[in-house]
Amino acid sequence: MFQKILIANRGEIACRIIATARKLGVASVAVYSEADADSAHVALADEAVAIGGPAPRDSYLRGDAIIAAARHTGAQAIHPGYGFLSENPDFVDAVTAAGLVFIGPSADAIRAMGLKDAAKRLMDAAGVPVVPGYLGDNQDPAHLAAAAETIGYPVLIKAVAGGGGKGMRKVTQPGDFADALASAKGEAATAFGNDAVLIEKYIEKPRHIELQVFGDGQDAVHLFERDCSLQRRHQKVIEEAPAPDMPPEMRAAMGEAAVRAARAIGYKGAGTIEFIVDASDGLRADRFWFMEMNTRLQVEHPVTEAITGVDLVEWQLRVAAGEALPRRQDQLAIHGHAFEARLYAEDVPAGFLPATGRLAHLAFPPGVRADTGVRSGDAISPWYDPMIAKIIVHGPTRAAALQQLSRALAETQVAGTTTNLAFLGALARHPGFAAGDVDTGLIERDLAQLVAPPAPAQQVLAAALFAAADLQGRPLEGFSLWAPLERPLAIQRGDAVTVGRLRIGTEGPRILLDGESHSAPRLAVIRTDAQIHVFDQGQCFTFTQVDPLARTSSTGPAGNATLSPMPGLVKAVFVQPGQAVQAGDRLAILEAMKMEHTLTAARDGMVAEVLVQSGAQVEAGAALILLEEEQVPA
Ligand code: MV4
Repeated sequence: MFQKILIANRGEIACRIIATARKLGVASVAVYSEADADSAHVALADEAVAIGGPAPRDSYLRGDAIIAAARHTGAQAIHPGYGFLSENPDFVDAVTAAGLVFIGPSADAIRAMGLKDAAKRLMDAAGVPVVPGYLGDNQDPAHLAAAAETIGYPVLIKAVAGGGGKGMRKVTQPGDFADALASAKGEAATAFGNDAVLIEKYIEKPRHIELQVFGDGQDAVHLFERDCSLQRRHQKVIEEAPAPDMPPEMRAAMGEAAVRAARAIGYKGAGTIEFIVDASDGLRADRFWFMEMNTRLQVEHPVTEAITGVDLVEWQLRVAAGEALPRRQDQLAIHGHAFEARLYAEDVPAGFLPATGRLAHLAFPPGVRADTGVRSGDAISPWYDPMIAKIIVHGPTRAAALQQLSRALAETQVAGTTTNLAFLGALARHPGFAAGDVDTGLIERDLAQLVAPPAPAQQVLAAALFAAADLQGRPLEGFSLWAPLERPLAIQRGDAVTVGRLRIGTEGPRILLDGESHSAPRLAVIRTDAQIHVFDQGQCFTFTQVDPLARTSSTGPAGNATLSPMPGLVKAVFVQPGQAVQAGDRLAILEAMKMEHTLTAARDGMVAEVLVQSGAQVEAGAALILLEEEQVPA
C-alpha cells in the first residue's frame, strides 16, 4: 500500500477520499485553489499545497502544478476524484511519466471510451448490446438521412464527442431530419470542436441504469446496478440501488454484459457502464443497451457502497497499489436498498438557478450518511459546483429506505443559502416515485407541483415571532407597568411582514397571530446576527426582525438593476434601451457552471440601460441591465 497519496480534487469527494486514506493508514496531501484555502478538505488532509487561482483552469485543471505538488510532498500516487482531470488521458500519461501512480484506469482505457462511436464499436465487438443505429463513418447529410430511414423513426442524433445531452436531437419524421442534423452538428462543433454525429433508434420512456464495475487489469467484477433515472436536464437528482423492479434474469444479463465490457479493455479500477433501458413495457432482459462508460469513481458511488458493504475508494487504492480484486463475484451480494439525494445550493422556483452564500448553519440528522465538503460558516463559492452534500440512506427494503430519505431530508438544516431541500422532499413523497415508477421524464412531467415554493405555516411564523421576542434574553423588555402584559412584534420575509403580539399571562408566554394563540412550537430555530431561521420539514424560513411601530415600507421598488447571479459568459441580450418589459420577461442568457441561465425582469418597467454585450465575461453581482426608476405614486 502507498504511504502517501495526493488528492487532485476538492469538496466532498476530496474529503471522502481522505477519510479512506486515513482508515488505511495512508497520509493525504490536499491541493487547493485560492478560493479554497480555508476549506474542509484542506483542514482534513495531513498536508496541503496551494496550486493557483480560483478558476479551475488556474488550479484544479493544472496537471503540471498538481504533479509538482506530489513530487514536492513525496506522494506516490494521485487520486483524481471525479470531474476536473479524472478522465483526461494526457494527465494520466504525465502522472505515469513522472514516476507516480494514477489511481484509476490506463490512459488507453480512457481514450477507448472517450468517443461514443468508437466505444460502441468496441462494445458491440465484445458482445455487449448496443442501441441499434448508424455509427457514422460517412457524415454526408444524405447518407445520414438514409441511415435514419433504415433505422426507422423516431431517431436520435448524437454528437460522437458528446455528453450531457449536448449536440443531441430527437427527430420524429424524415422532413425534420436535415434541420435537426445541421443544428446538432453546429452545437457539437461549438461544444466539442468535433461535429461528427451518430444516429440511434430513439428509446421511448428510457431509464438510466448503470453498472458499477471494478477491474484489477486481469479480471473484473460488477457491484450491481444503480438507477439514476430521476434526472432534470441531465443532472441526476436522486439515485438508488438496486433498481426498482429489476427482474433477476435482467440483473444477471446486465451484470454479465458489464463485466464483458470491462474485460474487453483490460480495465483497472472503478468504472461505470451506463445502459439505457426501454421501460415502456416494464423491465425486460432484452431491452437494455450500452450508452457509455465512465472511467472514474462516480458521484453516486455511495449507494453501491451501502448495498454491498464495499468501500470503493479502498478498493481503488488497493488495486492501484498492485493488489488483486479484494472479492470474487460470488462474494458480492445486494443487502437492502439505498438512496442518495443531492443537496444543492440552488433556487428551485427561480428555475434551478445555482445559488451562493455563506452557510450560517448546516446540520444533518443522526443515523444518516452525509458526504459533504462544507461546514457551518463555509461559503458556497461561485467558482465550483454548488453541491452542499449528498444524503445517503440505507434500509432493509425500498419502502423503508424511502421513508428514511424523507425523514432525513425533513430533518436536515441549512441556513444562509437557498437550497433544493424542499424539492428533494417533494420528490421523496411523490407517489409515482414511491411506486418505483421512475423514468427520465418524471420530474419534467410533475415539475410545477414539485417546485412550488412552500409557504411558511402559521406555526413557523409563531416560532419566528417567539424568537423575535427573545424570551431567553430580556423577556420583559418593552413592557411597562401600566400597560397590559402584551406587546406587538413584527418579522419580515421577502416583502411579507407579519405582525403578531406577545402576551405573557398565567398560561405562560403566547403568540397571538391572526386571531389564534400559539404556545412555543416544537420547531428548531436558530438566530444568526439579525436573522431568525426556522426549520420545518427540511425547509429553512429566514426572517428579519422589524420594528412593529415603524411604518412598513417594505414593498418599495423591486430594484432597478438586474445583476449577474454568478460569474459567467453573457450568451445573449434580448432587450434594448427604451423597451418596455413585464415581470418575468427574458432579458439575457448567462452561461455559467456548464448551464445556461435565463435572467428575467423582476418587475414591469422600461429598460434604461444595457450595460453588457453578448460575449462579455461578467463577475457575480455585476449590473447587466438597468430599468428606469419606478414611478411611485405620491
Ligand atoms: C438516448 C435517449 C433515447 N434514445 N438515446 C441523454 C444523455 C446521454 N447520456 C444519453 N441520453 C439519452 N440517450 C436513445 N437512443 C434518451 C436519452 C435521455 C436520457 C438518458 C438517460 C437519462 C436521462 C435522459 C434524459 C433525456 C434523454
